[in-house]
Amino acid sequence: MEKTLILIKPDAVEKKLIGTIIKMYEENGLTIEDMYMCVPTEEILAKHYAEHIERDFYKGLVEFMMSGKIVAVLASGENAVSLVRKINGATNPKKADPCTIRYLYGSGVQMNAVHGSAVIEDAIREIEIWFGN
Ligand code: DAT
Repeated sequence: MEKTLILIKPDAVEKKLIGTIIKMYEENGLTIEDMYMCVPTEEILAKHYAEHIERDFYKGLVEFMMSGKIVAVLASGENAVSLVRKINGATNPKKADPCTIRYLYGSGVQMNAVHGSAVIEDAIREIEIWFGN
């Protein structure tokens, strides 16, 4: 069974959407294997967003991700990686399909409610970062 990493970002936690969002994953057939809350450190975010470190939005992204608690979620299911991406919707909530989490609850490109691993290799790397072995 495929595994993937989900982060419920500070904007969604602030809006009291944890239960609503988890329910959407479960209703779409995913299983929640593990989860915890934390305010992420700069170090863990540097690993998680390593591909974006040189981008001009990186500093703002890290500040936003450290602005409150997040929920790190380890989910599993058939095609879990692509299924979570589909449920999440496009990075920009304005371009996301209706009924996706980002369309419904995102408020901008940065404050887009959730993260989901992009491909299986990323999922393996990100699960290691947030949950260890
Ligand atoms: P995704 O989160 O859909 O995988 P990504 O990997 O391209 O998208 O970017 C990671 C996060 O970085 C994204 O959720 C929000 C932030 N981000 C991306 N592009 C941005 C931009 N142009 N301005 C501000 N934040 C951005």
